[in-house]
Amino acid sequence: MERQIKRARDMIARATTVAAFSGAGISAESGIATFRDSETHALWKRFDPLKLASPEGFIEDPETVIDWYNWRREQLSEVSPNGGHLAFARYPDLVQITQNVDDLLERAGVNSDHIYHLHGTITKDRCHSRCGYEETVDLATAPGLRHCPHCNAFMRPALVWFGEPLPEAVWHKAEVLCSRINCLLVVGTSASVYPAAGLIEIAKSSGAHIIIINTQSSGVSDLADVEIIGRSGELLPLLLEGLSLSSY
Ligand code: BV8
Ligand code: ZN
Repeated sequence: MERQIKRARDMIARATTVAAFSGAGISAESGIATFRDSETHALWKRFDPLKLASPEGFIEDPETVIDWYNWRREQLSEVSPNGGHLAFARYPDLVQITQNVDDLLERAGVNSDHIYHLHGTITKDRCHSRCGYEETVDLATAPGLRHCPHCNAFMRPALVWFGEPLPEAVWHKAEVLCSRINCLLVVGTSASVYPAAGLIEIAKSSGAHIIIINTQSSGVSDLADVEIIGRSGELLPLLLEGLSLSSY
């Protein structure tokens, strides 16, 4: 492990522009269930994802979907950022491209202008008919199923469900950044959801070094210049200590 960390640190030190790409694994040590981990707490094990995280599932059973998200919101309200989020927060010029919908990077102190939430955020509700109305919810006491005060359509979490397009502006910024940087830190993702996972290939084919941190190998392990198997909450502080990292 030490040899891998040293190789990765040398790669980061030589890089001029660095960005981070994260998935559910970076929040696992905070106690937030991941999506596909082998452990029993993986979210999908207990729920049918296509039923709950899709527009079809919402229309079929809006109450259950809202209750599931409010359960996740309550879980999020009771946890804190871990060593991985806090290590990243020490680099104000490092852009965080994340698939995660939680606000743990923000709570760790990362500037929200530098967090690209590709799949939206669980901290807000929006109108399902996209009339433009949205509002921030209190994670501990989020309201149940309700109607949009502007157009009376249902309100739902402001995140991207399966089969829904990613926010165009955020996606474009992430694509441009990944084609420009010369080092991408890929942290805690199975890289199984597209188009997000495609950003790793974009960075690779643009000549960036790919450094992967994960507790197990994944579908993109073959793209790694260095892959470090371990927990991001422990590894990121070791990996980044004393280095200067910027996305610009
Ligand atoms: C789109 C928000 C097109 C919701 C999420 C059929 C119809 C339509 C689309 C498709 C289709 N078939 C395939 C697709 C594409 C689909 C897709 O990719 N499906 C997959 C399942 C194959 N994609 C979409 O639908 C996307 N939209 O394609 O739209 C379009 C275009 C124009 C117009 C209309 C439509 C939208 C995808 C977004 C879905 N929403 N989240 C919610 O949160 O409920 S995705 C969800 O998965 C999360 O965001 C999550 O982040 C993401 C990816 O998972 P990971 O983050 O990687 O998490 P996972 O558990 O998988 O892995 C955790 C990793 O961490 C593991 O590797 C583990 O080893 C590691 N780990 C664990 N602990 C630690 C650790 N590592 C380090 N340290 C630790 N301590
Ligand atoms: Zn509306």
